[in-house]
Amino acid sequence: MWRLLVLLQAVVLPAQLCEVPEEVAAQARTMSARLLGLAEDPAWEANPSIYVALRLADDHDLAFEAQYLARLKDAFQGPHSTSPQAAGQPKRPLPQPHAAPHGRAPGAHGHHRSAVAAGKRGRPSTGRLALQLLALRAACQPLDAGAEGHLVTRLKYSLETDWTGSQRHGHPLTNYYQYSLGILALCVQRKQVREEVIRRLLAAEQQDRFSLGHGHAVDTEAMAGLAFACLDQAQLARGALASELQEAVRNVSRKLLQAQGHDGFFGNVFSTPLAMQLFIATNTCESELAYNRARAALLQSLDNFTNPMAISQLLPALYGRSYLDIASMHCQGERDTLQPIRPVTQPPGPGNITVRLVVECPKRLCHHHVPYNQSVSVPTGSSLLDVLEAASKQGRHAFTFKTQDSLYGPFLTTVMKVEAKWQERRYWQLLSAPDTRLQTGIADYKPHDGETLILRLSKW
Ligand code: B12
Ligand SMILES: *[C@@H]1O[C@H](CO)[C@@H](O)[C@H](O)[C@H]1NC(C)=O
Ligand SMILES: *[C@@H]1O[C@H](CO)[C@@H](O)[C@H](O)[C@H]1NC(C)=O
Ligand SMILES: *[C@@H]1O[C@H](CO)[C@@H](O)[C@H](O)[C@H]1NC(C)=O
Ligand SMILES: *[C@@H]1O[C@H](CO)[C@@H](O)[C@H](O)[C@H]1NC(C)=O
Repeated sequence: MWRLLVLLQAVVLPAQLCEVPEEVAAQARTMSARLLGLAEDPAWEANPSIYVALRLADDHDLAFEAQYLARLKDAFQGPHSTSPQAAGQPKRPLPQPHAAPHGRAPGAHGHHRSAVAAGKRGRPSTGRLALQLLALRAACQPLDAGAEGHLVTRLKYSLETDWTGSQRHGHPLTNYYQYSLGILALCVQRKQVREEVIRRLLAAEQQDRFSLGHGHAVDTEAMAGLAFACLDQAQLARGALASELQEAVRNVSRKLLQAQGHDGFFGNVFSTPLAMQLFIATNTCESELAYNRARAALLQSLDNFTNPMAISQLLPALYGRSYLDIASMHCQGERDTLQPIRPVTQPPGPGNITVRLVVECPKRLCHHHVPYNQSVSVPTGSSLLDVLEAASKQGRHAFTFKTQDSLYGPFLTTVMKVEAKWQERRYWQLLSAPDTRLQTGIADYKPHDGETLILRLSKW
């Protein structure tokens, strides 16, 4: 029986060149089960990155996956998801902020819930379109007919409008991570990508332009590397371009290796799985001690992966797969054995913690350099979002804020009525005093008693 399953497995996905030891495979199964448990919550909007991760796993709940796929498609066929071309003039590829003031009751996972799919509320971004295309390929869905086929056109168009931002601002309107994801998705679908579209990303790689404030370069470097590797392996480029792509893949690998810290991570714990994917995609993990060190560090840190989007980026690497493997999926003979592990929601408390909340803003943009500085009391186990909500209800010194939903959860957009405008490359950076950048967002970060949290309007 087992031998049969193993044989079937070989039919489903190409031979895994980066071997996965049994103890790692067991951990991968557990994380799959956790992701399934999170995805099952119907209050969460369907997320194509989660679907892709479930599909790239060895163990499945096929009925659930089918249902989830239907939800994904549905989200992209909302009233606003018409083609930008059909709509006449170019539109900004990023969805408009649809922020709402926070007044919802705090709950364990209640904050990730509202409409995440851009297809419903605004125009899908390059990144969303790309993830949707990857998801459809991972479902072995043909694209040629109808609305789905249209997605390719929309993504190609989105890559162009994204780029018009770069002529003015020196970077795509979204970011190089999404631009890379867009090229990768077209490549995985085996669609031609214009040479110039590729050359823009190559030039950015050559000029080291992926840094986005601290701690975001590795994710982007890895995603660009995956796009280059895919184009190279699919032989979608010829001649000089092909050899430049090969060189770019080598350069990316080198930079990722250089980004490995003493803790073993490539960048931080959350960028490490994406970096590992590049070594998997280029089949260079066996020879890399660095890869094994990173994986060992990751296995020690699985508890940090509670955010479903983060888990979705982790899983392929744990299974020894990369997004490039989506291109050769057959969707047959899959093991329909996955059982969900549902998240345990800890009740708040007992007892309270007190934290200090400080807002910092350049004088030019705000009346005061420090428009807010108060201590806030919340039940033990609260998130930073709970702190912000408590502060907004706390008497005299009214704190105000707004968030925008993203695939990673609520993104803080506005604090004390000051909106961080992405056109100006500003964002509300989260720090723990004196100067430690938080590595998770407001809904996931759990402050400790006595901690000072800083919301600082910054440039990226
Ligand atoms: C680009 C980027 C940014 C840009 C976003 C603006 C832009 N130029 O597009 C900037 C620099 C502003 C940014 C900020 C932050 N980021 Co960031 N970001 C990314 C990156 C590289 C790509 C995101 C993307 O485009 N995804 C593709 C599209 C399809 O998905 P999307 O959901 O539509 O994308 C939007 C959201 O992801 C949102 N976003 C970006 N970062 C974060 C972080 C959190 C926690 C949330 C809720 C949303 C969010 O901005 C995207 C564009 O609108 C990812 C890397 C990764 N591995 O995913 C890190 C990443 C998501 N960011 C991360 C973090 C920690 C942050 C900050 C919390 C850092 C800080 N200490 O302040 C802040 C967010 C603070 C806030 N105001 O809520 C972590 C999240 C880890 C985790 N488990 O939660 C990641 C994974 C990087 C990493 N390896 O640590 N980020
Ligand atoms: C690769 O790196 C070398 C050395 O830094 C550089 O000269 C070259 O332009 C890079 N090539 C690409 C395609 O990034
Ligand atoms: C990972 O989790 C540990 C234990 O909960 C925590 O101390 C650490 O700060 C977390 N790291 C990140 C990057 O979130
Ligand atoms: C915690 O704070 C709440 C509200 O601020 C208060 O009503 C409650 O008595 C506090 N509990 C403890 C144990 O201090
Ligand atoms: C915030 O207030 C505390 C207590 O009043 C003070 O010690 C601290 O320096 C203030 N922080 C800033 C950034 O102004």
